Amino acid sequence: MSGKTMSVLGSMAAAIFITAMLAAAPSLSANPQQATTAEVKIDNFSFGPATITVAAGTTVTWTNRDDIPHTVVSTDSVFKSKVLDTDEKFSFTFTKAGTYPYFCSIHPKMTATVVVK
Ligand SMILES: [Cu+2]
Repeated sequence: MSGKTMSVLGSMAAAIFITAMLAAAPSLSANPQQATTAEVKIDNFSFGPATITVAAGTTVTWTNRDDIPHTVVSTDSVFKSKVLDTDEKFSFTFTKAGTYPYFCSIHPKMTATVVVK
């Protein structure tokens, strides 16, 4: 293989590499907050963690790990799940900063809070 062929191959490889980098760039620079998620588990008549702090844009998913039904209801009527049976989920995306207390409407002593920064 001549030196000239090697340098042509080298610059082709560089061009492919740069093209791949440019193609990947838009997805890397997409708003990273959109993919942010957080999990709250419902078990043994409690929400865990009882207070969860997330960035604005985060989707919080509650999963009922208890063997009895629960709900996830915002004290200020910001969100409200249906009755969640075992292993059912409810998700809500928090777009505005604030403190969001919530409770289970079946067992109102079950309370917890989402803090959005
Ligand atoms: Cu409950």
